[in-house]
Amino acid sequence: MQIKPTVTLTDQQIAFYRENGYLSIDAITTPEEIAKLRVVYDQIFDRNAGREEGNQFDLAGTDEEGKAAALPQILNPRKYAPELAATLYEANATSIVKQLLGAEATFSGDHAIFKPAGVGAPTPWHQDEAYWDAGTRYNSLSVWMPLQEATLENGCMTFVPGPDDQEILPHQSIGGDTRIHGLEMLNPIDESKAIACPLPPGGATFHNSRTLHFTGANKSAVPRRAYILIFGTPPTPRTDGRKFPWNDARHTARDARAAEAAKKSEAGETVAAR
Ligand SMILES: O=C(O)CCC(=O)C(=O)O
Repeated sequence: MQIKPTVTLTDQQIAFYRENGYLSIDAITTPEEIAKLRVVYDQIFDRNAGREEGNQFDLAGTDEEGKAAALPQILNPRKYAPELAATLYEANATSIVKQLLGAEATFSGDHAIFKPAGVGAPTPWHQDEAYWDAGTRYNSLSVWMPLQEATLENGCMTFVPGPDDQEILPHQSIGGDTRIHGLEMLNPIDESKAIACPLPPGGATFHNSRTLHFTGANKSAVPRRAYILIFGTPPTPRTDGRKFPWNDARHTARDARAAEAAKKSEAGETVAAR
């Protein structure tokens, strides 16, 4: 059954997003849905879902086996917990994104970032597009929803307002360590313009793939959970020779696990085909 959206942005909210590259709203789903999603979310982190195929890893660390992750992330979490899909959250996110990006915008992926209580590392200043393919033109945004209150103390989203056509600035792996998947801006940014967006559970922020953003360390006594949906209009090739050397420089444990898993699945397929 199709879930009907319950939230519509005002013209002022749309204008705010266009001008600033981000937007914050107090409710995108219900407390009941948040309670259900939290159970499923915690289960996939507890059982290390996706680790073997490189989809669960430490975003802010070197990600060795047996080492506690400072900033665990799962890519494509709905693959491991189908209950994360077909929610009121997604129905509202989809209809709001169409207001912001146009009717042709569709869902393009999800991820989950968990900041463990007391030790969860910051997610350094970055632009999402810096992680993606340099040769592609995107018109994309992320919807970020916390599954508990998001505060300055536990790592709420913080943005530097900016237009959605700004350039991607130089990035590097965190601390210049190319074993780390997470990226950070190479040069310091002017943090005096930064706006923090604390949210109640089930609130949401929307940010363009070029908007600068950051979340602080989790200094609180409870985990900080964020479930993020990415949307975009169909990407097109770029012809301006843009390069993201920081992505070519990376060699992570996560990539090694993904390559190993792909090899195993290829071998399995070959055996099955005989
Ligand atoms: O949840 C976080 O710590 C960071 C989220 C983020 O960078 C994003 O959604 O693009």
